[in-house]
Amino acid sequence: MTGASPRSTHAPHPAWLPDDAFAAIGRRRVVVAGDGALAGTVAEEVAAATARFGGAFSRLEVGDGVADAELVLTLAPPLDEPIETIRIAAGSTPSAGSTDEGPATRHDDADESFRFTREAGSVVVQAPTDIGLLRGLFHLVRLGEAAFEGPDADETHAPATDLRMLDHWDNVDAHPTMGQVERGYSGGSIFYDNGFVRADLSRVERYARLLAAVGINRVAINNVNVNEHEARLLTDDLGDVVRIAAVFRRWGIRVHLSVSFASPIALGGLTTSDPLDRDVAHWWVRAAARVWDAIPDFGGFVVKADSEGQPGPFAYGRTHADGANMLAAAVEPHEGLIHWRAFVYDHRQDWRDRTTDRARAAYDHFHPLDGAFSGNVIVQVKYGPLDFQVREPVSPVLAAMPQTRIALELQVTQEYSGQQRHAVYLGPQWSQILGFRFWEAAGRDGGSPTVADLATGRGKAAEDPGTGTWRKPAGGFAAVSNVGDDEFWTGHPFAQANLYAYGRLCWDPTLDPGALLDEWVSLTFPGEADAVGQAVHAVLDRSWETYEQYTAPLGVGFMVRPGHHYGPDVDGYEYTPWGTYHFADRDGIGVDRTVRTGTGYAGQYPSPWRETYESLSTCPDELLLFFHHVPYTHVLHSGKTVIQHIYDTHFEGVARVERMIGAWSAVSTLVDPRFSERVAERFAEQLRSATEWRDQLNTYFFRKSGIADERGRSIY
Ligand code: GCV
Repeated sequence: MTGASPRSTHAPHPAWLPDDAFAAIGRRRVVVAGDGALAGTVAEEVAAATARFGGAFSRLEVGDGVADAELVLTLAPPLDEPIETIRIAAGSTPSAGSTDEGPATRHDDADESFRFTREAGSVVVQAPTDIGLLRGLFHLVRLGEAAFEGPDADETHAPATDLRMLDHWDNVDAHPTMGQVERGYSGGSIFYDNGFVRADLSRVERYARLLAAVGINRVAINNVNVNEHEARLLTDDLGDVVRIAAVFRRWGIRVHLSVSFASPIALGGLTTSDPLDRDVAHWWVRAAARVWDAIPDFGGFVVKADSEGQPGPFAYGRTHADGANMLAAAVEPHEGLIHWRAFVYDHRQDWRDRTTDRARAAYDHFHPLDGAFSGNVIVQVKYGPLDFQVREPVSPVLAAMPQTRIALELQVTQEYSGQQRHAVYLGPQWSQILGFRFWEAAGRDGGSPTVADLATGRGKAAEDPGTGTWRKPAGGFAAVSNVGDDEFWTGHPFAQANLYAYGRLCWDPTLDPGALLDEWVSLTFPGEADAVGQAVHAVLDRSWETYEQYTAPLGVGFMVRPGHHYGPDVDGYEYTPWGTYHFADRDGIGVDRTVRTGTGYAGQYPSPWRETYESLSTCPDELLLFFHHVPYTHVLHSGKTVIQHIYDTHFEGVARVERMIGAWSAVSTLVDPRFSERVAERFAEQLRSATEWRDQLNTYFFRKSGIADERGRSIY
């Protein structure tokens, strides 16, 4: 099923891996030691770098010396052994299950740790597996010259979780309304071209290398909305998945597929997909066996069931646990995973019925099932209860399933944050979510788990703050990719920073988003990092907040144009079945989600947040309208009324965009002109769109409330 693959005319931008990012390694005498496919990848990278920058490269054989090497990358016994025994890699340990040829066997969640030591400017990176060695290589690339400078060092690095995944919402057939990539803002798909898997997967190879450099280790390659053609990737078109998996494998990335719960009917000719039906279960067992036979290191299946029209177990009166566990049993012999999404709600709601609350849905469906899921099921939970809005409270489901493996789902593609036409850096939002503590007031750290702990099963998640007995298994991280076949990968060149930050935060959720921007800048713009870095910070540091300022206020969400979700339309979803309402009238605005008088959603949080959100006097301003319906004259903690806050933030948001554009124009000639041209084009649209948001929102609320802006600015 391969076909012709028209491409954008320019070679893809190198993003954070331009040749110059390898200069520090390439100038040195480097030895790579050890077997395994990924050690081969490391050796190729080093060989290319040393050839380019005048260094020397050798591949160590058993017994060879490393006397004059300035950098040694070597496989070595496990890191807890004393360093003296592993200094020289002659007795190196091949990584479990990988061979120089690559594919054959599985390497389940191989140890990705590595040790970095520096002595008098010479560096040794040692890792127990070849994938750890690859991680170590990219650690050095990030450090550049700094890797070889400074005092002696001895550090061990390991990821916070083994599960660091990107989900592609790419369709094999371009969908009539959603296109080739659902919610894709970066051109076509790197995998598919209108009905075919691309014959030339070289762009996928480059992508895999970029992902490996930030530590992503799993990729789901098709949309969670699985249409007819896409469903066949599981069976008839499996050969195409084999090809894609082979490309990712060289970079230590395992492939997953989104599957349709109705596959036994659609592909197997059965009359049912009831999870408790024996024939259905057998069908899945056989399907899974064929997949793992073809791809021994295959990761597993992602499932969107009983959500937005996708089939699921409800049709047979079964639960999500029944559905997920049946699939889990089919993949279990292969040590496969089921990522079962918790994004389940009634998308055919009656807008007149104010008791139904979409925000409640995921918790109501999944909390009662805690403990019912098999050990290889991961319940994948969007960060907020609605849908990737620019501001939502953190989903209470993340705290409500202590006996279940939970993955936190983020959205790198900017569906509700400017669609890669607006410069919006999401690192600060993700960092805030990852650091949120359900059992403690904002800003406190009395030892309760953060969201990152809950997803990684580490640190403070090991204990239940309530009972002290919680042993939380890990589910890791997943996010929707923002990449397409666009020259810059991500439409807006600055959106590369989001993909970069996501990967790095998966590896270490405590990393500072500002420092991650520095990393991205120094890799992407070597040579110009100082001036460009200052401008990038001026543009991106507060860009999430800026976007929030000129769009929907105070956590109320949506107000976007229905369907494509771009640009303002305050009432666009107000009288629709989608369950996302703001209830603005002449007196006030917001959704009453309190326990006392509203939908009761606030009660899904543990203390202290249930009380914090319940009370008007303690609810944080930025989420006020998510939890409360208030008059426009309600006074915020900031001292402003709601209506004046709306006016002020919308004017300020546009002014900030103007300042962003000014900051970038000072350095735009220092970078590749194509990069600058694209940024300029996107800035023009961001300013136009922000102005449109400002004028529509301000005018809407002025007309509704009849209250004038106290500063008398232009409202229409
Ligand atoms: C893939 C939102 C998006 C849909 C997406 C859905 C999901 O509703 O608008 O395009 O569908 O989320 O996460 O499944």
